Amino acid sequence: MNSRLSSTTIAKLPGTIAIPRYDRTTVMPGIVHLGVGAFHRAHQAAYVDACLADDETDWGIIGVSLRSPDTRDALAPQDGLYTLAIRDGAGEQLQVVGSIQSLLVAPEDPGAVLAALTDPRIRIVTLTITEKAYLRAADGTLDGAHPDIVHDLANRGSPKTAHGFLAEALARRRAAGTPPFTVLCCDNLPANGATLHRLLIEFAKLRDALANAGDPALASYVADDVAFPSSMVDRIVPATTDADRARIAQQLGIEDAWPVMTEPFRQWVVEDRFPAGRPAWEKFGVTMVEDVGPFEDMKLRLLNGAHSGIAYLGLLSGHATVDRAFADPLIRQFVDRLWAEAVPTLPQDAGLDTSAYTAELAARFSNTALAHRTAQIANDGSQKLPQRIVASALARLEAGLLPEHLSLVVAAWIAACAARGGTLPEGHFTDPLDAALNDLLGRNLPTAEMAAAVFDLAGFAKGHAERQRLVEFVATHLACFKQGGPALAFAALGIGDKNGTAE
Ligand code: CS2
Repeated sequence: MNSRLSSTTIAKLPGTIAIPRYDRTTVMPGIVHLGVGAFHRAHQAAYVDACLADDETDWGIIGVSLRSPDTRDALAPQDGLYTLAIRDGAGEQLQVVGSIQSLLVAPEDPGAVLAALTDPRIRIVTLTITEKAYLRAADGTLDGAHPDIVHDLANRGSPKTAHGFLAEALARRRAAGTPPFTVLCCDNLPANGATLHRLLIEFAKLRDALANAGDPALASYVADDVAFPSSMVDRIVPATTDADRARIAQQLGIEDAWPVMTEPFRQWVVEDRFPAGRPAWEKFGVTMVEDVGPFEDMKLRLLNGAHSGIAYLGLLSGHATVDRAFADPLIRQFVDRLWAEAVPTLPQDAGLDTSAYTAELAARFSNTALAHRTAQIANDGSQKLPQRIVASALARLEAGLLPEHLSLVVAAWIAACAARGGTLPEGHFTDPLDAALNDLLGRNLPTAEMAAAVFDLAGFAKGHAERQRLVEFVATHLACFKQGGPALAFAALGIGDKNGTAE
């Protein structure tokens, strides 16, 4: 088989496969997306595809990779087309998505990315660049000392970071009299739009401080004139494997270099602040709201918090995928208790139905067709745990409640990091703090000191009145992990006991 998915070959696909039912040649670009990975292609790009098919033809997507050329290399020969495989126990449904019109690789040609961002037809910039790419220091402010930030402040026309691209593009649009685009953050951060807004204002202030005489100040413009709605995005997207590629090629009858695997469930809740306009997303299942905060907290603390717990406990218990870990009765019981611990930390007056939500999560985590790898979720724990686990643990302590299960996830993260190169393969998952973390973990400190040092390194609970108490909980669990692995850590909570199973 040597023929490849493209605008020409798409006509030959079997009739069971859904394909774009609109004329892609008449679509105009309206969105630039930074971070065109698998998640974007299973989520925002699929929603936009539905809008394009409904005659909203001026919202095509220009996909930008900030680092690697891999996505462009796979999709450019396919005219941006790719297959979305929606999988569950009932089978697999295939859909070819056509909303990505072109792909750019920032390090190869930053000027082309700036040209796209300053095109007046672009009215929205969406982002999925992962937590670590926001370049926050341990206290949450912009890490002004990060080499890429330093680079971007000195090289405005050839930035590397999202901050550098957004700031330069907004400055150029302003100078040209082009209205600003709306910036729509789609990463798993708390108050993600407001967070990015704050970081970009900080970046613009640093830029302004270095500006030449006569340059108009950018920071106040970014603060006052650019909208950064927050959004909650949700769809589970495991990394594509070679077996997936082979199976999809078999079904298509032609090759797709990078199909995307996902689940039937999808959710997008978006704050409705788009001064430059937006697609009619609400027609296709997107919930447009005034305040996304409660939805975001529920998703981060219940879905992502449990995911991280399942990932680290799964890895320590020998489970390679989420469904297998979740089928382990000890882990399952732990997750139920974790949810029970996190639920009271959520806004009580926002009408959230947490029971229905966790029941649905349990079904999603049990999806055996996804084979979502625990090692994939385990990546970047230092960037993920603050909003998924630490925030709810601190909220409980403040309210006079114990965070026994939440704190165990932090200990499991530390134990899993320490197990790399031992019971887990070297580099089995990675973290931006790995160099310092591995050095620390190799020092064989007493558990209390170790837990405190990891908190310092990762900035967990920095400056919080309950920090020390949380460190103590984590240290207690860590001692169990060291002595007897997850079995002992669970047993200490009564999980797995005859008495413990009653809850
Ligand atoms: C996961 C998320 O990898 C991870 O850390 O928890 O990517 C998760 O699958 C998505 O947020 C689901 O919407």
